[in-house]
Amino acid sequence: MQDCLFCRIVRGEIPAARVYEDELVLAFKDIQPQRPVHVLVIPKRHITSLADATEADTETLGRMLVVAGRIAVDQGSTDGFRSIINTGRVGGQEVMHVHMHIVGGQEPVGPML
Ligand code: DGP
Repeated sequence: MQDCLFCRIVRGEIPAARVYEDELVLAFKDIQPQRPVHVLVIPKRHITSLADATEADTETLGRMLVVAGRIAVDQGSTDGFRSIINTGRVGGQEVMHVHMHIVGGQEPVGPML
């Protein structure tokens, strides 16, 4: 996706504080952190939202979950974290490229963050 913000981060056209990368996924710090640890994990290949995911995305979406714990600990969230994927308008998704928020480093203040 040529104009997708997160695709442009994947291609290095927009700078981001990268904290993890493999052949399927990229993780970087959220530009507006809500907690001491706030990282976004995204598929390198464009998937618009979870509502658009197909069987072909199974390995990539699984990888996002599998690396989350390691990233959280590496970033200093050693006592747990929240992992959140917003989907679509009602889900509050602002950037239309699947991303999982990893938030931690501080006690939660409510049911969502
Ligand atoms: P969501 O509401 O789930 O779509 O969250 C989008 C998140 O993306 C939001 O927490 C801010 C973050 N974000 C938006 N633009 C950029 C950017 O250019 N760089 C980085 N690192 N994060 C961004």
